[in-house]
Amino acid sequence: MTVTIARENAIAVVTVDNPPVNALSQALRRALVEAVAELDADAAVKVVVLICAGRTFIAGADVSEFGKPPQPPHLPDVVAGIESAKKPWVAAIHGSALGGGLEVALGCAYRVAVASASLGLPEVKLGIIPGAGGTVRLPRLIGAAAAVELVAGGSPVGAKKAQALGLVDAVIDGDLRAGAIAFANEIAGKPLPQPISGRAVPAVEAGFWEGAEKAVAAKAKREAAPLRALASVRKASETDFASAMAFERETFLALRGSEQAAALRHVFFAERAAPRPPELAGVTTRDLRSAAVIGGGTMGAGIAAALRDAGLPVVLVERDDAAVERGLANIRAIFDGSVKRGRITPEVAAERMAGVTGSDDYGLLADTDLVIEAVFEDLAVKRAVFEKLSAICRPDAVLATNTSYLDPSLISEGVARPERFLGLHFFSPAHVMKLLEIVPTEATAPEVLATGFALARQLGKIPVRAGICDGFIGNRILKVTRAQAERLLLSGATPSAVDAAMRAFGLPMGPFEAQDLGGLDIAAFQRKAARERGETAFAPVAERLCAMERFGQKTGGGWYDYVPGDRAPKPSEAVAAVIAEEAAGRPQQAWDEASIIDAVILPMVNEATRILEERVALRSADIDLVKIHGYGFPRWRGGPMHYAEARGLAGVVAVLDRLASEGLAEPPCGGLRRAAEAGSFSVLAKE
Ligand code: 3H9
Repeated sequence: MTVTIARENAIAVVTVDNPPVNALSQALRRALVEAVAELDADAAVKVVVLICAGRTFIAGADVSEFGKPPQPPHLPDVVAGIESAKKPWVAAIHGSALGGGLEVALGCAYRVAVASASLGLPEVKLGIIPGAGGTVRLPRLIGAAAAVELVAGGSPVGAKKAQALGLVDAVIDGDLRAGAIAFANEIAGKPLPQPISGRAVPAVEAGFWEGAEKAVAAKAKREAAPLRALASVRKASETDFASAMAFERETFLALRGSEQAAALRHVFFAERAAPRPPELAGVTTRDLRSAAVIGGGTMGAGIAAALRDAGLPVVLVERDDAAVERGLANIRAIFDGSVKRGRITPEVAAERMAGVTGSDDYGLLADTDLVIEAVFEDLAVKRAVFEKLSAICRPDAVLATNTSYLDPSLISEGVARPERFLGLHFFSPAHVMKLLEIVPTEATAPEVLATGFALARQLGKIPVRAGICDGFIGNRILKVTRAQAERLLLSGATPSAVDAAMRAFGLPMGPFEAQDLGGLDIAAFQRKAARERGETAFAPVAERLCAMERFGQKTGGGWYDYVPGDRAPKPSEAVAAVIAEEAAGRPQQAWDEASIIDAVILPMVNEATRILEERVALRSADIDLVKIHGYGFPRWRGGPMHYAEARGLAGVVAVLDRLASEGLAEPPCGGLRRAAEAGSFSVLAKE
């Protein structure tokens, strides 16, 4: 970490260089305090410019320090020191001024930024609120309404919007350092603006706080931080600066030690580690400048849209003209949807579409860097596709299958140069869902695997390496969850009680509602395939519902009844009757919310531990990412593995042992018992 001071006549330029993101470590905080003292004492200096080296302005407090006791100098004091410095400080912002970084900028007399910069207070996304005056100074600068949006929402704004809000004083064209020095020279000797801490918050309309509270609560659901952030902005608007600062700090420190903050921090670091697995460090990747997708159904179209969103030209290959037209229409519908939601302009949509070439001619793929197959889940059909690709594509082209449950090794049999083949399992809708399971075969070359991770980065997805087994990581756990949910039905729980409990836990939907939405036929098809492979598949009630053609919402009934035009699930007497028949002779019990949650979530953890033991997943945090980004597991719980560790693995084992003794779950696997003894899953990674 370095803080250097250069002089340009009467302007001092303080440059922070603390890679990778200039986070406010203790050393940096101390160096900033020292810089204030040094420049205050220098009579030749009239204005100070604070600028950062590297890719960004100060991106916030150092999150890795949050698990430890705070060390002085504390950031609120650093910011106060800059604000009360004898010389005005000008923050010169590029990249991101986030969290503590923006708080430092709010201590400065002025803020200037390049147009590409973004500014924000993302603390709520880490389960905390700003802790160095963000909630107190921001409403004093830009008003309470805009401050609430930034603080409780956590999303950053671009420099232009920040300027419109009054958060940025000037947007600099061209070189930031030169522009900031010019700005500093302009203000030198002029009367200074009043420090933000000395200003009053402009009055809000009657009923503003009540409305804001409702809106924030509805969005936050069970996350604690957003409402606490709102409360802090309100306090800042209704009391003096010092009392508001004390309130903010107290809330910040309380949340910093909370379970939700620990979980969100765990996810923060897991997400950042995922694209760069240590076992692939130093492996070179292949450049991907063009891509093709085989198959224009829902998955293929979504994958093509994701590739276009990342700027790659895409060829979509289908078997005949009519199928090509259908595929192109599917892709167009995705971009039209993005326009409707205001995510892109009609011009951008047209440009994305113009980058897609539809054809039934594999010959167009002779020079394509990456081909992703997304045809029907049938081994013979997929093999036929790869046979053609083997003959036509460049020998170094990467060939990928998007299978969700076939064995990629079997698909790759017959592929010429199988070292360039791998599985890329996208989740539907592929242009939206962040998760990408990357599935190498025995033959996949390390550089091809590394290229899969590089592709994920290019697409803005979260990559997780998965070994080959039925369902890879995510769908293998899902199978257990569904079987477990049915077990509960056979022992006295109802579909609505199970779904309600899972929603109470924080999932967007329960297992039965989710099946009704997606269709029961898909899982039935997969169970049939599993049985043909000699495996067992436990779904006695689901099988009966499929036999009754109750496939879910699309057939007007599944686990629930539906009335036309209404997606609200209604408990079904027909389903209750099937459950009663299947449950006959089995012991029944009353199920409350907590025991349903345990009986669904903990077997999920047990299966996930087997996945770790078998090295189908390499890290428990990877499993957390799969569940969060592919299956809606609440982020603030940190994923199933973090949840289990935070709750205590010994307790998890005890509950599973009890459930197993009652015939309600599989007993804990050996790995889970060993992890419980060690108190952490990390012991399994070392075995
Ligand atoms: C806060 O400020 C609280 C205050 O209000 C209160 C104080 C009292 N700390 O994301 P990347 C690491 S809360 C430590 O891939 P990009 C990251 O782990 C904080 N480390 O880069 C990774 O490490 P590695 C509020 C951090 O260019 C490397 O930097 N601020 C931090 O795609 C690169 O990260 C935030 O929440 C950090 N704060 O994106 C901002 N940030 O190389 C969080 C990053 O070892 N950060 N690292 O894997 C971001 O949003 C992005 O990192 C950023 C750059 C947009 C800045």
